[in-house]
Amino acid sequence: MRIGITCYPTYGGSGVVATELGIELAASGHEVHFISYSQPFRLSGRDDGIFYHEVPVSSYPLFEFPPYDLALASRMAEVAEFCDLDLLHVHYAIPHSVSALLARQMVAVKGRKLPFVTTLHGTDITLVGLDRSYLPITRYSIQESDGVTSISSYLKDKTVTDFGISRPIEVIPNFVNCDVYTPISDEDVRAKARAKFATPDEAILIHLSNFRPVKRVVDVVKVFAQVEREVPAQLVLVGDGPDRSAAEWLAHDLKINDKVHFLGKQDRVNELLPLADLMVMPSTLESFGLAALEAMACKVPTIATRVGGVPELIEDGVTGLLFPVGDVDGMATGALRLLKDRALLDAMRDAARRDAQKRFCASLVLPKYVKFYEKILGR
Ligand code: GMT
Repeated sequence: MRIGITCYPTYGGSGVVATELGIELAASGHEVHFISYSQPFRLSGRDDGIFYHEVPVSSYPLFEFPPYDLALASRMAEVAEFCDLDLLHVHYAIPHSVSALLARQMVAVKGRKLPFVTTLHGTDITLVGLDRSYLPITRYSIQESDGVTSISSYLKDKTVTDFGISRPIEVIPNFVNCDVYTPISDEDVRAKARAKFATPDEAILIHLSNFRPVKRVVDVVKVFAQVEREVPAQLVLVGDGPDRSAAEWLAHDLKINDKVHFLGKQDRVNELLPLADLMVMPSTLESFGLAALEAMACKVPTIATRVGGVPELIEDGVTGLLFPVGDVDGMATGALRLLKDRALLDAMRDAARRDAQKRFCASLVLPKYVKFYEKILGR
């Protein structure tokens, strides 16, 4: 198949899933064309079977807001024609599904079919999409998509309830490449890599996100502050965003800044995650929680909040621990319980990796997307 993929190319879960999907599809022989305003950050630019088409967005004094969605629709229609695309797969409804809808109509005039699949990821439904200024067009473009998938049952139900969507929505969970996201089996190699952040007797807690308010990064620092009072530990924070400085201030205020490592945006998180003992994900909401899955695949259980689709990913007490939003004390106590009981932590580490392999490996989830595309194409 020749598949066009559109996503937000910057750091964020939906862009990561879209990019990893494109990489996996290309690896299994499909031709993948990314259409976006810049190259998705996890693409090397040299992958076989993957092409990138930039969307130029011209500015003009009259345009207070350059119309990216229109430029995107034009580019989608062009790429569909020039590269003979079979379908478009857009990630994050706003504005991608609207642009795809326009592109489908544009090429239809020329007798070409361009069905499109919309994958719902989270804030496109739970936050931005509910804004009155976007809700009607988001609902319309979801309803008019040729296929709609959602990354969790939670998000599917939310879409049906909040948007009044009557068309079918298929749940296809997020996935991880279990060969790329994998524990470091050689203990000496792992110990050497960990030494960059911690001494051998110190635990490493990790957090990975775009540091938006919904991620509650400040809670990560608060949890860590309680943990390191009882157990020698270091905190590694991967990512960047609006709440980074609040977290930095708090680390200084609490005088733990020498134990908190802000690494900023990192491309190869698969090399960092296996160094940790625990991941902390105290979000207000996660429709899935891809960062926790990536950690699980690296044998790192997550201390998380019981929100959205997280309980579909993490089994409380088995592959991680779940707490109410804002329960810093609970999360710290839970982390300490694991860090003080090596056998318990090791059992949870093994269970996390096993579950990621059993339910969320790319090799299991990719065929679901391919089958879905085939259904849409009537094959
Ligand atoms: O919250 C983010 O990191 C950004 C957002 C996105 O669409 O880029 O993430 C959403 O999609 C991810 C991938 O499917 C999910 O793992 C996240 O849970 C989801 N975020 C929220 O629901 C807040």
